[in-house]
Amino acid sequence: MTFPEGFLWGVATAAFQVEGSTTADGRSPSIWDAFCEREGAVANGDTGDPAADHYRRMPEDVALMRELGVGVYRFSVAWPRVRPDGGEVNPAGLDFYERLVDSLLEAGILPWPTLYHWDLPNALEERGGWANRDTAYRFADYAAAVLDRLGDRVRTWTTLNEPWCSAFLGYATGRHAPGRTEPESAVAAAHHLLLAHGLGADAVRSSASDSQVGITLNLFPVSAADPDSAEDREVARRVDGVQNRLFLDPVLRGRYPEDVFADLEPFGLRDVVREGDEDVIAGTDFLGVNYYRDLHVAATPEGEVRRPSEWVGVERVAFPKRGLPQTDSGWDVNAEPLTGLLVHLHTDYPRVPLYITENGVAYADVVGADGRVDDPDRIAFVEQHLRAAHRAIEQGVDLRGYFYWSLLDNFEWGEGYAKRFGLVHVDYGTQRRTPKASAAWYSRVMADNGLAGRE
Ligand code: IFM
Repeated sequence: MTFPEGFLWGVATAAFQVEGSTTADGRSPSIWDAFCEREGAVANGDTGDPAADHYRRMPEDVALMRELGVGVYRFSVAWPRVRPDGGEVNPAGLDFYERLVDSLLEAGILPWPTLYHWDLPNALEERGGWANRDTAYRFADYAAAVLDRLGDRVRTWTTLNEPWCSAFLGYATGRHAPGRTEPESAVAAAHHLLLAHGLGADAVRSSASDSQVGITLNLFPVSAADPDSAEDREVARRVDGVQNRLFLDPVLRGRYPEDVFADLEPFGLRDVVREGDEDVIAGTDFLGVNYYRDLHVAATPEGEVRRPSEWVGVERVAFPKRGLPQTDSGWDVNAEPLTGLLVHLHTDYPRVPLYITENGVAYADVVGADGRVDDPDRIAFVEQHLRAAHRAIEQGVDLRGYFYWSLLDNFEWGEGYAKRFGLVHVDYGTQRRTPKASAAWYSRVMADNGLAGRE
């Protein structure tokens, strides 16, 4: 099972999850620093320090990637390092990313930066955060500053990672920073994040016209538990609407889907969309797909009540058990829907190259007495997902790369350090890195451009 020539093999991380050093070189607090300080918001009272101490250990981590044969490294730039209060540029913050990009290039690894992976400067949250339209313009200023420094060396840019999480987990459920439970603010945030994508993409195009700019969405195939039930189908439509189409359609088709627009009208979507916004949002050179699982939903009177819900407008939803194996995060392992998702994106939307910018799994890995970390379940997980991705390619899908999430164990948001997604185990006490068995396995996959000889 070989992937097309030139297929990119990578690993991914994000600034707040790995860097640590949250007060170094002029960085200001982000919404996640503030959220971590709030009692009970994050498991075990964990904070963004030390994370995986990547800010200080970056050369060691780049050397590790080189040894593994990583082709491309997806990381994020921390806005609070670059424009600490959303205002003036902080050159010392940009220095870190310049060193990182130069080290990657020297190691023969392609840099793939994301401009926003959830760490809004807290000063901007104090001015309304993503519910305030102005934040989208501040994002464009921030993007311009990063482009000004790195635009001559980076060829591929991503504006946002998973704006659904920023908007709905952050502003509707309160499970993510900034921890607000205001469905109307979540809907406004979703629109302003999309606007930020459009404005940020314009900033990239105007300062580095020969580079590519895209967006990464976390997409969940949604199925109705009972396809013959109109109620189940309606819940599935609404969940799919807020989770997937609210973001896909404006970016790829230039318009909000009519049904989702109507569903979210009572929550103020019409009030925040101004004339011309959809034209600004439209357009992407590629689509990054983050796939972890699918959603199998039912509408039953006994169903779980989610108030406020991450799918605004859906308050009662059940997730009938399917007997599938589960990850340490409690998510069903189900690779098969990935094939259908990729085929759907390729055939039902205007064509853009696709990349799986995240796929991975948390298991309770332990360092054995022999100093090794054996993680056969992770290897099986990745293999199943690569096979599913390959089946999509066989059906003609223009899939150009795969990034494992994550290079390192790291800070898993509300779960703190309790969930380990890394190919490389991190001992947070000593910061010792131990590549897991999956790292050696993935290294061979990258070298072989697939699962050669393992059909
Ligand atoms: O850790 C996160 C990442 O920040 C965004 N995508 C999902 C990952 C696992 O939950």
